[in-house]
Amino acid sequence: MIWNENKECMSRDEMSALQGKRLHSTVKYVYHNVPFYRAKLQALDITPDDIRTVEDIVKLPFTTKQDLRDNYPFGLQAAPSSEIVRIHASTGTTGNPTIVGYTRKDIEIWSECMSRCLTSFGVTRDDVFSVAYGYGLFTGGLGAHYGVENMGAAVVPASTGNTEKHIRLIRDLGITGIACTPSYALYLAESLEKMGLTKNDLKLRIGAFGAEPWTESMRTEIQERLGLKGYNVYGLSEIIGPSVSYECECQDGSHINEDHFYPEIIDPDTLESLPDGQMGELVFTTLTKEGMPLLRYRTKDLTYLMPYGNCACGRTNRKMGRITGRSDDMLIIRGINVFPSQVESVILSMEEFAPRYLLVVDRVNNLDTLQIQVELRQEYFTGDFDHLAPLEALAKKLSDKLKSVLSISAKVQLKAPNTIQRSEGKSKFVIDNRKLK
Ligand code: DLL
Repeated sequence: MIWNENKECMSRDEMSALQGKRLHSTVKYVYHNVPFYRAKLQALDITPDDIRTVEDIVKLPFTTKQDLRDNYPFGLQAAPSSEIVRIHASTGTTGNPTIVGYTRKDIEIWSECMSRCLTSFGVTRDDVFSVAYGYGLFTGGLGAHYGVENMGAAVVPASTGNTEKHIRLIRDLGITGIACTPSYALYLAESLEKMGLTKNDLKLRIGAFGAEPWTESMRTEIQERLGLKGYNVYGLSEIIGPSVSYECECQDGSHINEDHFYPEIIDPDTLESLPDGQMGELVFTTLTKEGMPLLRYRTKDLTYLMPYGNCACGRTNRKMGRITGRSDDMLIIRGINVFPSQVESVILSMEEFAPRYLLVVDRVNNLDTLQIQVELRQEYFTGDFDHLAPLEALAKKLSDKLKSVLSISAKVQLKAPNTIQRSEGKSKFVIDNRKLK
């Protein structure tokens, strides 16, 4: 089934014409409503009339997360605040989070995109769908929720946590679909087995997994252990949230909702556009957004665009490959985005610690784990790790602070001064042992 054949199966010429028209309107809209963009366009001597077709997009300036941070909180908002009906926020590298305001129309488009995605996964009005992404400032929970409701399936807003209770609900309500991070899906599988249940006790048949990189081997394992078919959904809050792109039954790349989000791939160093099939940084321009439209937003996600072609599912929308990594140092731990610099600023807000630390990320029993090794300052080190009691309290204080400031769970290991290995070149602050095959 296809949710919106008019928009998911257009001919290339029709799609390009629509994109060109929408791009022109977007540029005109930001030129008149966002001083940041007007200044950028004027500096390049561009007026909205210079942008008529999608090919003109290369004339436009890029937008980065730094721009969003510099214009915190509402500097890039184009719609008047009276038109904003929802605000989400996501992690920034330091201090300021990224704020995204949505108008009512933005929320409708987002729900439409999410409905296209769920329909593509095979969800119908007869399904009962559990949304186990976090509800809150993160776009996963509410984004998926509105999509399920919009398409007429029943939504169970389970959110995260309370895993045993959630499993009982999945069993007792005959829940048939679940949206969550792939690592949480594996954790669910494990908890199911610990409860003495098997996939045959459940009716799950479809999983909508995303918000973090995952692999084919994880897909196989989740499918095997939960008895469902797992599909990839991609998105980011700056652009809309989940459902910027989604897999279809062919599971060979993800269709982009390109009537709303125009994709490009660039070389992250030279900023040159790259041809189809070549790996580079994914860039999106929003074509219909009112709250916070963005021109050529650099996602930092590394992937490639597939050549145009008709997919066996019937959709003609452009496909992108899986995200294979990022061109910055952002880590995604159990779906939560975190930059090492944020961890550093929490560490350094406590006078007992030196600016020497190592983040060790791993995947244990299918769940991401974070261990933070951090050096004590000389004056706080008694030279005696045998009397550990006050140090245990100190480690707990740091892990509590990380939880409250960054929402991450970390195991803190205190180190004596000068014991974390120094490197000759650029210091290594992160060891990521998760193997992405
Ligand atoms: O993660 C939105 C989302 C929620 C997508 C639920 C899918 C499902 P942010 O918190 O802003 O938004 O994080 C966006 O997460 O730039 C990617 O690096 C990563 N990411 C999202 N989906 C995928 C995916 C949401 N399917 C950042 N595969 C993005 C790999 C993903 N990485």
